[in-house]
Amino acid sequence: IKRRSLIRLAGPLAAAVALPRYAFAQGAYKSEYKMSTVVPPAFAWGKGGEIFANLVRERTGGRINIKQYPGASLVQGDQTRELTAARQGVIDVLCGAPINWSGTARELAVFTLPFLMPDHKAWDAVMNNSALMNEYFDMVRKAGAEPLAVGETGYRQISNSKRPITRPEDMKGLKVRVVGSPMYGDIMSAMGANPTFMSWADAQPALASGAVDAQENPLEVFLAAKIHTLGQKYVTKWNYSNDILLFAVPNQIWTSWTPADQKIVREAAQDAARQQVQLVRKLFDEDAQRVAALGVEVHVPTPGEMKTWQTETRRPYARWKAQFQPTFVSKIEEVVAST
Ligand code: X2X
Repeated sequence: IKRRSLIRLAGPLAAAVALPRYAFAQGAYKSEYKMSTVVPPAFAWGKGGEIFANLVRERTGGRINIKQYPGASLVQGDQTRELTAARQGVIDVLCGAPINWSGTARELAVFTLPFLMPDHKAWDAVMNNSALMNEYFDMVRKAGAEPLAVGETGYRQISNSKRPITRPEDMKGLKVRVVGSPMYGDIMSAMGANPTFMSWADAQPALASGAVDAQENPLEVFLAAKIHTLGQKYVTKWNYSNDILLFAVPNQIWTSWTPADQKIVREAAQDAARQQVQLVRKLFDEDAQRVAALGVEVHVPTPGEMKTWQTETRRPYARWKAQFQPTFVSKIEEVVAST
């Protein structure tokens, strides 16, 4: 009763404070916490989710039982709805690429700016910069979830069914499937291609039927999904974008757990992320050879070609730097420049 009148008096602030305590007082642990991943454990990032769920189950003695739903099935395959679904209580645990949530919390996709972190050395310098990452984690909290750990989805490479891509002209007129990020669309348009937005579930049939000519994904994904069987004959390993794999728990679930359990879950996510990054890196080192062994023509750009691609994407880069938090992007640029 006392708490009720407090809510009435102090309004939303008191409600925000009181809600977690209320949930906790209920001891309301769910029998299952639903985790969404776009891809299953046969892919490195689905594997990261699986490792995380297993560690949490073991270390909490089953108190926190995370069940993985691959194929973004909790949102009918529409990966762009994951973050909204997490806010609404349909998804309890996130293990995903913020690029997919661009429509909900655009600023979280900041790491996907084209050629922002050109190699793993740059990537590690950014991810290990705690001041920078704390700032990013605050953005995640504002977006409605407690960030736990950061894995890596992998450098994205273009593939297509028509021709080798070595120069910007080669992109002209290609119908390219991209994920639901307007920035990826912009990048493709800037290079003269025609982007089409599609979920991962829809992408594979569209490639198979020839409705689209091209797609971009880490080669680890290309291999696990056997994209060469969908008519994709040419790959260019241009490392143009690499999203994080964000392990996070929606605020309302996070605050329902005891501090001791929160600590266990956070450490499990960090351990899972470390293993997931190792896996992605190992696959990255071998991916070009493995894709080539399937009869796909793989082109690794020369340093000169890489300069051209960067120049080609300068305008969408500038436009999207302004759309994210420009001062934050400048800090990332500084860290990268120092490597
Ligand atoms: O849909 C894709 O391309 C994927 C699997 O890479 C993402 O979820 C961003």
